[in-house]
Amino acid sequence: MTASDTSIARRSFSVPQERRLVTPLPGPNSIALQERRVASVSRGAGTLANIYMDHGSGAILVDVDGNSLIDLGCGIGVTTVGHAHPAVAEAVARQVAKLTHTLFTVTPYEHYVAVAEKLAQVTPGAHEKHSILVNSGAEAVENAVKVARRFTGRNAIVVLDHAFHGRTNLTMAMTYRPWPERAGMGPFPGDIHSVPISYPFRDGLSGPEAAERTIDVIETHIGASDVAAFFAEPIQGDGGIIIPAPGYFAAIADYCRDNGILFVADEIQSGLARTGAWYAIEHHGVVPDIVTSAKGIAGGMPLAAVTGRADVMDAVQPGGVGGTFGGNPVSAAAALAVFDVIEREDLLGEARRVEAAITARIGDWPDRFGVVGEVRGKGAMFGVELVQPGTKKPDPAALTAVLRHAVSNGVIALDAGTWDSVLRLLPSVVISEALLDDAMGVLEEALERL
Ligand code: PLZ
Repeated sequence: MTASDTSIARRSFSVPQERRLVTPLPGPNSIALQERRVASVSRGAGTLANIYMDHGSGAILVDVDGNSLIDLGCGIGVTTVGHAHPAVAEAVARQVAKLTHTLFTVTPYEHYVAVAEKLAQVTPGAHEKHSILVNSGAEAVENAVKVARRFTGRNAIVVLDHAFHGRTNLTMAMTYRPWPERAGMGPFPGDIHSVPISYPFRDGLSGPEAAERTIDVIETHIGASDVAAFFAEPIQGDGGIIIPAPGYFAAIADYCRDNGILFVADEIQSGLARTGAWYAIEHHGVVPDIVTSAKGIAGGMPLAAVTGRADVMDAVQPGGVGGTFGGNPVSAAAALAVFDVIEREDLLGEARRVEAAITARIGDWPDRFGVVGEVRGKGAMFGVELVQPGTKKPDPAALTAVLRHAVSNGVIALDAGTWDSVLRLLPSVVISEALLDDAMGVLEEALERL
């Protein structure tokens, strides 16, 4: 443990924070479950690794064969506070024994209000903000579209190339790539327009130059006066940890303001401490009109939110938004515990610690491995873009090989990118430097073998 390795010193974990394999992976119990699964679960729900998990703590997942794996994925960025955080577990247990459901729009309860109060406080900007709570990220994005259209009286929705906004019919139309997310599932709703993003590794443009290109496409293909909202992930997640160049979002936000377009930050993957700020759009110095939250907000319990300018959010008539389970008392209790943990355990600081540790450990990969085009990230949200050496051509086969090696050696990492060629790291912000070092060693072995 190093002196800066504060999370370990401060926290106790119910599972030792170490990688420990007692069977080959997947082990016999996982293989038996996989046989049952193939016979009962739709193959449409594909999996990255057929290792069945039993429990977890901090940055470790323990499988049904007793193997301890290092989790660099957090179930795609959800368990930011660590697996089975005791404060979250306690809040859930207490609430589930007390009251599980009333439906907020039938008879309300305090936890929903308290989550909305907290969201108003932690989302960017000092203006008055109101929220609605829903079940999933996609549902939050859908509601943000409804609110934006209702407020502006306009129809067109602008999204960025390489975006991921969800899997419902509307959000599939807002999600960039056809395969495998959309193929064969149309028709999709109209008036959704994808425009070029700033992707410094690939376009070499400065932020203002890239913004000019984006704005030109809006002007020439759509027309500003028809656009209700511009949706952007401040750091694209599934798209490959794409971080637009400095000044890009600021220029777009100015353009939106001048043209009556709402700027919506989809912070479903990047929000809630993951990047070392409450919300990643803060790194770009932009205050959005609407922010969507999900994933990390409730430690793994299903909860999502749309938070926005009070005048925008209140443009919807009573009864215009809703849903049975949205903001249910148990998920809301979990979220309140997560907010508390983020503050009490300084998880913003922990995310910055993880960023420094990852940068120090793998920042030189592009010099050491021809297949590594770029390492980029913020906080505990990193991407390693794999290319055919000497080119910028995506190398998805290399990523498959790296992930296969990682998984069979007890490290869960994620894929990302339109071409499936970005190794994505979304560890819990409480991961120790020792665990990070061990996991990066496994990934290095995989890169060496290519
Ligand atoms: N917006 C920015 O990252 C979810 C999807 C996992 P839901 N990304 C991971 C998968 O394979 O479906 C996501 C996101 C951003 C919206 C969503 C959608 O959130 O909670 O999965 O609906």
